[in-house]
Amino acid sequence: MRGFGVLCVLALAAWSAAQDSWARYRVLVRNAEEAQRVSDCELGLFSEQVSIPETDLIVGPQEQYKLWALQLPYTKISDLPNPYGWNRLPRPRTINYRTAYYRYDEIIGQYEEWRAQFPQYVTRQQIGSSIQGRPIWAYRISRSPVVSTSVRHVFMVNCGIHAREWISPAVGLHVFRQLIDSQINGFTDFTTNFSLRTMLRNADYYFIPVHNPDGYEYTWTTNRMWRKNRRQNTSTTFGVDLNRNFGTGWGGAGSSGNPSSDTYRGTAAFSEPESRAIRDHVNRIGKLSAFIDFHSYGEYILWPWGYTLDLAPGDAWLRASGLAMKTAIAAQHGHQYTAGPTASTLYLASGGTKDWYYAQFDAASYTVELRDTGQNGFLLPASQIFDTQNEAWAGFKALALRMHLR
Ligand code: 0X9
Ligand code: ZN
Repeated sequence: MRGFGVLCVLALAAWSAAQDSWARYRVLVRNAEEAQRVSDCELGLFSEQVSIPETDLIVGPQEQYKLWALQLPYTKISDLPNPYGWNRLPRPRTINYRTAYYRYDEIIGQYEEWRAQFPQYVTRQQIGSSIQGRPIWAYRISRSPVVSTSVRHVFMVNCGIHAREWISPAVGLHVFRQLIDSQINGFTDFTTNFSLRTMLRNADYYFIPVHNPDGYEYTWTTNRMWRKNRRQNTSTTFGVDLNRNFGTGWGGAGSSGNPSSDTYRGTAAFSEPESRAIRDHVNRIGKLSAFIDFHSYGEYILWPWGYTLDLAPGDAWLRASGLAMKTAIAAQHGHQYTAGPTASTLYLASGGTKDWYYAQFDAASYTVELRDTGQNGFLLPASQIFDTQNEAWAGFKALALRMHLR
């Protein structure tokens, strides 16, 4: 009798251990109706987006029933680390932005160091505040700290719109620093014979170090796999997907009206202070020549449109520049990023940033999905920061040069 009791306890322990793990599941999605069902469900997305014929979901120990409720065939791909309390491990004492991921304050601290060091090139302004009251900063590099209204080009780089895509703010730091160095050293880009100083001669560059600071910090303190901002939608649901909250095609395909969804679009276009901050910032400047929104993952270079499968009117130039970026990136470490218009290359996604800047300012707008292609997904190991930063700088430079030659 006693032996049986022990066995029971052991079996129970094994059973609850199995239920205790987080896992990545692949769900078969056969048509648009099934895709919408998956979009509206409350499971986290491991894939970048719901897509046919299959989509990977993050299923927690208490969430098996949500997977069953979908009534779609699925298989388990792998276990995942528990995204809650994942961050208990101590960090090494000496870290730097090329080898480690930074907290929000550390990121801004690093930009601040450079602003103090290079006041002749670097200025900053607060362009808004997040839902929880964190400042949203824009750092500007220009050839002079005096705002020049006559500057020909404005280039904006947006980082960290999606909280869990940590490599995005990390590449922002590197590209920013490289731009400063280009100005100081006047390097020549030997493939084009283009002096990098000319990159700053007729242009101002604005960097948003972290567009979604609340979400970003939440991925450090609480849930590593959080994507959206931290808006409280209902008594139990949080977060608007800021990259579904912009005005061009808002409410359309590839977004959800369910506040629990990872692609929840919000109650209206620009309902979120974070979206309004970068919208109003560019509206105040009054023009924009180029825009890159750094995301992960998938290794893609994407241009408008995201909200419709129609080709954008300027597709030829966007394509030529996108391919120039691809070639420059591949020359770094051999990674062939996939280039194409968003909707036909990746998926339909409406209310995104780059569609808005393209529609409003005719900016050469790109979403760059950084490493990797799914092995680690959003959990890109810090050991890959260095090479990914090189790729981002190469891609950025290729677009900046094209912008000047346009
Ligand atoms: O779904 C997204 O927002 C982006 N992929 S991610 O996995 N990083 O979330 C792609 C965005 C496509 N671009 C726009 N529609 N603007
Ligand atoms: Zn993203």
